[in-house]
Amino acid sequence: MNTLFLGLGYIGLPTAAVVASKKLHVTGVDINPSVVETINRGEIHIIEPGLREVVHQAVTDGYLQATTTPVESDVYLIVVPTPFKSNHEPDISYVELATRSVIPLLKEGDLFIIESTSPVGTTDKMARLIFEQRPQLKGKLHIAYCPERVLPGNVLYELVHNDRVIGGIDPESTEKAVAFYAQFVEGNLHRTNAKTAEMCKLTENSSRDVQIAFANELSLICDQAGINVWDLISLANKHPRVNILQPGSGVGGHCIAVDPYFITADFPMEAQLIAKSREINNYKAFWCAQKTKRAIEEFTLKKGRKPRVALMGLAFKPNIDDLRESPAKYIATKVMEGEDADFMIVEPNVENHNVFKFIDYQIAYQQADIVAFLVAHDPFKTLVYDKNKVILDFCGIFKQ
Ligand code: SAJ
Repeated sequence: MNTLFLGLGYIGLPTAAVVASKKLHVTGVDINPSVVETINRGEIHIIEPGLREVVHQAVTDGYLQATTTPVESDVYLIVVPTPFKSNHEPDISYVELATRSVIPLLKEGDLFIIESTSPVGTTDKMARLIFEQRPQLKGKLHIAYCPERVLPGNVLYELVHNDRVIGGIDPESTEKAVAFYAQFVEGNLHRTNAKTAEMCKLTENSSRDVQIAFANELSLICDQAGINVWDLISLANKHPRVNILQPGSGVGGHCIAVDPYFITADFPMEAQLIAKSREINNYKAFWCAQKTKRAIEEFTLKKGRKPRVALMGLAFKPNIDDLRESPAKYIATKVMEGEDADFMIVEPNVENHNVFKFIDYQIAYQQADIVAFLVAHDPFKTLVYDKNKVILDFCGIFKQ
C-alpha cells in the first residue's frame, strides 16, 4: 500500500511526514527538483517547528521519499496551492494539473482526496475530469474532499489533534477517506458530502476574516473618537456572550486573506458581508501606512529635521518568520516610498532579506523618533513605553 502526496509545501510535507511516521509508505511529488532533493536528504525547505526531525526520521526509515513524477499508488492526495487571479477569481489550475497527472495511474478501489482549499464544486469537477478519461472506473473509485485546518507554527500538533471534516462524492467514498485519516488523526472525523466540506473550509476562514474586520473597524472608529480600542475590546469581552478579536495592521497570510474571495467570486450577490470584510481588512493596512506617513510629515514640519523611524515587524502575524502576503511588509514598503526619513526595519524572526536590512529591535526603539508597531511579536512587549517618542501602536504592544 502506497500513499502519494501531490504538493510538498506547508501542508503537503508535514502531512506526508506524519503519515510516513505511522510506518505507512509515502511518496511525495513536487514539481520543484530542488525541493525533492532537499527532502530526500532528510532536510526541509520550509520553516515549521519540529518538522525537520519528523521528515529526517521518515526518510531515514525508508517510509518517505520524494520525486518529481507521480508513481502508481493506492491513495492519492492533492495538496497543491489554490491562489486567486488578479480579478480575485480562484485559480484551480494546480489542482487540475495535479489531478490530470495521476489519471493514467488510477485503478479500481483507489482513494483520491483533495485537501487544497477549493471553490465549491471542485471535487465534483475533478471527478468528472477523471471519469471522462477513465469511464471504466466510474463507481469503482473513492473520491473525497478533506480540508486542512492547521495553524502555521503549530502544524505537527494540529495535524494529529484537530477534528477533520470529510466529504465524499458518495457515502462509500466518505467512509474510505475516514478510514484513511483514522490512521493518523486523533481528533474526531466528521462525515459530510464533498460540497459541504469545501464550503466548510471557506466558511471557517471567512468567519475569522469577518470577525477581524469587526475589530479593525472598531479601531478606526476609536481612533476618531479618542478611545483606546484595546481597553474597549477587553471591557466588551467581559460580557459573557461577546468575544471580539484583536485589531492589527491588516490581515495577511495565504488563507484568511484569500479564501473569502472563493465565496465572493461565486456568490457576488449573496456574499455582501464577506466581501465588505475583505475590503475593511485591506483598507486597514493602507490606513496604517497613511497614518505613519502623516506622522513623518508632521515631525519634519515641527522639528525642522527628518525623523528616525522604526518599523517594527514585517511578518504576516506575530512570532513567525513568514513574510509572504504580509500587511506589515506592504505598510513598510508604502511608507518608505517617497518619504524623507531614516528608516530602521526590525524583524527579529528573520536573519537576512534581499530587500530589507534588519536592525536589532531594542536599538531601533531606542534610536527612533517615530515607532510604528506593525506586528505584535513577543520581544516588542518587553519594551517600555516612552512618551518622548511618537508611538503608533497598530497591534496593541502597550495594551494593558
Ligand atoms: N489577525 C488579526 N487579529 C486577530 C487574529 C489574527 O489581525 O485577532 C491577523 C493575523 O495577524 C494575520 C491574519 O489575521 O495577519 C491571519 O492569521 P491567523 O492566525 O488568523 O490565521 P492563519 O492564516 O495563520 O491560519 C488560518 C487558520 N484558520 C482559522 O483560524 C479559521 C488555520 O486554522 C487554517 O488552517 C489556515 O488559516 C489555512 O491554511 O487555511
